[in-house]
Amino acid sequence: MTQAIPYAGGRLRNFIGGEFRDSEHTFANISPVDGGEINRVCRASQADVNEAVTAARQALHGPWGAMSAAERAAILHAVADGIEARFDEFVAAEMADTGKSLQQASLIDIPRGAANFRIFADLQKSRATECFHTPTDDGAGALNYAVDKPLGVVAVIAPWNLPLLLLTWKLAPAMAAGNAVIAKPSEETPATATLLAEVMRDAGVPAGAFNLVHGFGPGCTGEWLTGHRGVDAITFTGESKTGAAIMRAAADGVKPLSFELGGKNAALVFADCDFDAAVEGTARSVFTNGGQVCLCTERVYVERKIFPQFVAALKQKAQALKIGWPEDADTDMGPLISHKHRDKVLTFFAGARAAGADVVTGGGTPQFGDRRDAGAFVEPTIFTGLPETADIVQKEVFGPVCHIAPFDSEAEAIELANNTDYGLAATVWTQNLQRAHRVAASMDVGIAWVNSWYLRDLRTPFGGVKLSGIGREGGAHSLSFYSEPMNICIKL
Ligand code: NAD
Ligand code: 6OD
Repeated sequence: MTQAIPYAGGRLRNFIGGEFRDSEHTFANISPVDGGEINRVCRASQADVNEAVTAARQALHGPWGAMSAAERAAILHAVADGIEARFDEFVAAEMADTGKSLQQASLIDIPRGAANFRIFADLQKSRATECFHTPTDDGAGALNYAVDKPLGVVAVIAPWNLPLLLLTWKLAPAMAAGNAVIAKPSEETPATATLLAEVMRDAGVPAGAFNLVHGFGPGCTGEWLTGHRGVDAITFTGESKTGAAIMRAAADGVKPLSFELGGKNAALVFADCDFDAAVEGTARSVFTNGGQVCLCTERVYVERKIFPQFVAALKQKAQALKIGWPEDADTDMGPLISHKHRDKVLTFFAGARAAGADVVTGGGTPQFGDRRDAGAFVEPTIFTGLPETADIVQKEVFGPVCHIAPFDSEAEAIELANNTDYGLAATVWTQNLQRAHRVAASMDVGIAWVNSWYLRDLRTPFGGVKLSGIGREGGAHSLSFYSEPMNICIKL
């Protein structure tokens, strides 16, 4: 890949009211590959956040607010086209910020960033509304019909693991439904959001309809935004405990909240599975993006009669993964997002060892003998032998790791899988059709995959139960969150 890293050595600015703005304070955007500074990020001040809210409000009363769904859709298609026209820049920026592999950035992150705009633009254009004919005593009746209105100014707060994909997963439906948005990307991954602001401007998005503010969460940009009285709704993806903090900040304003939070996802592998497919699929679900996908499997339960073979086969897969430079076409896994996150993951590994885990493979940090040794890499890791109460079996690690435990019956497998405070996703590996339906339906999660993982149809409900979130995104579910139905009753 020969594409230069966008903004290398430069500054990433906020985008407010249709203009890029510098700011007094900046912070370093650090490469997780070698610990070097990629560029500096303008940290939005509280005044910048206030201005972004004002600009968004004005956009609702300007050309953006006056547009039809079809006109907005045409602009959002132009945004998708704009991302694709600058595809290599987006890929390079995402790889630089996250260290994720070229394969992952170019096959998943950036194409999905563009696809999100197309699908929600089109769905909004063909959206139906409710209508009821109501009988009345005089026999003439009444007609009730709903009109969907945008919520207003929507704050969009995104995490670092799939930066463009998850930001646009919210921006696209919010904008398709006619809202004005203020995007706050993670402080770890500011670059693709900044490129997106350029694309929005060039695609003709009216001033103020899309705003971008950079910065941290607590006591900074994120908190100023979520506590702002001028923000009408908040949509957030990130850690469960951050969700709780945002809920508190939003409480006084009684704002609609959409939360996609953490997970501690289980895979159930039955002896009647297609063994090779289950091993391959589980390797993908554990190690994709270094385990930094909210849907990744961290707990694997395997029917006892195939337990030793399965552990051996998954170990082989883990050891065959190539950890390396993001830009190498054959790299499977890059570093974790940051040294801070690596410390957290390594603390979990140490805790697992102290609790008596068997280390099947990994557990440490790879050595390269070059500048990557200053990066945030960890080895793909598999543990066995821990009780269900162990920290690493209960808490979300968000790294390339799983614990594998045996089970003896379907009922036990279901109980183990559901024995968690989280409820995002589960994966079931079996060739028995009845069991597939039965077990998938009994998972206490928002999304269950059978004989697959992360197979996405963007129209389907996406979200979690328990600590994993509130509400559903995807297709009509997203559009429904981002709009307020108003009923009009006409006496005939
Ligand atoms: P995080 O909660 O630390 O940060 C997410 C975003 O929230 C960032 O932009 C951050 O600056 C902001 N933020 C932090 N504290 C805030 C506060 N008090 N007020 C307002 N904003 C605040 O999460 P992360 O570390 O970036 O992402 C990893 C987590 O996200 C994992 O727990 C993962 O499971 C979860 N996640 C969930 C999904 C899902 O769809 N369910 C998807 C991706 C990631
Ligand atoms: O694919 C998606 O739409 C989605 N929301 C993925 C979330 C992944 C979590 O890290």
